Formats: sequence, structure tokens, C-alpha cells
Amino acid sequence: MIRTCIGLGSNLDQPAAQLHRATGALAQLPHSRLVACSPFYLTTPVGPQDQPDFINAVALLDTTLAPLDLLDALQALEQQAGRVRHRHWGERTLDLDLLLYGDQHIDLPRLRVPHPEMTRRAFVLVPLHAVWPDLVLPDGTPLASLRAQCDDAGVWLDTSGD
Ligand code: A4P
Ligand code: MG
Repeated sequence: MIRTCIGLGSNLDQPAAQLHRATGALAQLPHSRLVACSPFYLTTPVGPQDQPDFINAVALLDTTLAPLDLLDALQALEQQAGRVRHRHWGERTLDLDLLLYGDQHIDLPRLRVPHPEMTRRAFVLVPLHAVWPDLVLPDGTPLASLRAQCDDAGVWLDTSGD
């Protein structure tokens, strides 16, 4: 089994419910085991500001699926959530990003791992650190140091409970 990290995000159609459904679906993926999911966070949008706040979380999934097979499965779940692509970095019902696949580096047109933006995004670093505090990234950087340096002003623990 390979330990993978999956970033979940939604800002349309009851975002917290979208993420609850998505984690349930991740737990049902073949050849895979959902290990943990971070708390949900309410986050201000990165990119266009004229869109609703997001709910973000990070799940840890152990799997024997190959990277592109896992990406296919994640994209199928996005489709099932009725995802329509509006605009780059824009609003979406469900976004599932493969952040890490073990300590592998993957550079394919369809799949770049580690996710190229992850170390710059508080909406990824905060939940990832919450669910896996002693993670060391494939390049040797301790996640805790990135978490300590990141500007988390737009990231709040979601206490709405829905
Ligand atoms: N792709 C390449 N690498 C990966 C990977 N590691 N994981 C390809 C998933 N997909 C990967 O993605 C476009 C293509 O990226 C896919 O076809 C896949 O083959 P997309 O999600 O369909 O398009 P997008 O969302 O418009 O672009 P992008 O760059 O993926 O956006 P992101 O990085 O997903 O960011 N603000 C807050 N607060 N919270 C958010 O969750 N999300 C975004 C979207 C912007 N602002 C946000 C949030
Ligand atoms: Mg995406």
C-alpha cells in the first residue's frame, strides 16, 4: 500500500455535505483504505474573489491503485458530484486533488505530484498538518515548517457542524 494525500474542496451546493459524501466515497474505493480525514476548514477563495468561501479538508488514503488509476477514480467522483468547470480557480461542487502519492515525483500532462501549488496554499497546509503533523515532504521539507510560516489568516476551523 502507498500512502496518498488527497485535498478536498467545495464552494457550491452545500460544501460540507459535498465533503462528507466525498470522504464516504473515498472509503469505498477499490484496493484502497481511508486512513483519516482532517477536520473541515472554512477558507477564503484563492484566485477570483467574487465566489463563495470554500470548505477544505485533506484525506489520507492507502492504496495499491496506480497513480493515473487513482486520478481517474477521483475525477469520476468529481463528475458524480455534478461538477461543471466554470473557470480556472473558480467555483466548484467538488475538487479532489492528488497532493502526494507516497514520496513519488510524477510529471505527466494529466498528473503532477506533489501537487505544484500545495506548499503555497494555507487551505492545503493547515488541514494536511492537522491530519499528519510529522509528515516530511518528498523533497525533505518538514511539513511543520511550511505550516508555521504560512499565512493562515483566511483559514478557520469549520464549526457549523453540517
Ligand atoms: N492535474 C494535474 N495534476 C493533478 C493533481 N496532482 N491532482 C490535472 C489532480 N489533478 C491534477 O484540474 C485541471 C487538470 O489538472 C485536471 O484535468 C488534471 O488532469 P481541475 O481541477 O479540473 O481544474 P482547475 O481546478 O480549474 O485548475 P487547478 O489548477 O487544478 O485548480 P486547483 O489547483 O484545483 O485550485 N481557494 C480555496 N480557498 N480553496 C480551494 O480549494 N481551489 C482552487 C482550485 C482555487 N482556489 C481555492 C481552492
Ligand atoms: Mg483540481
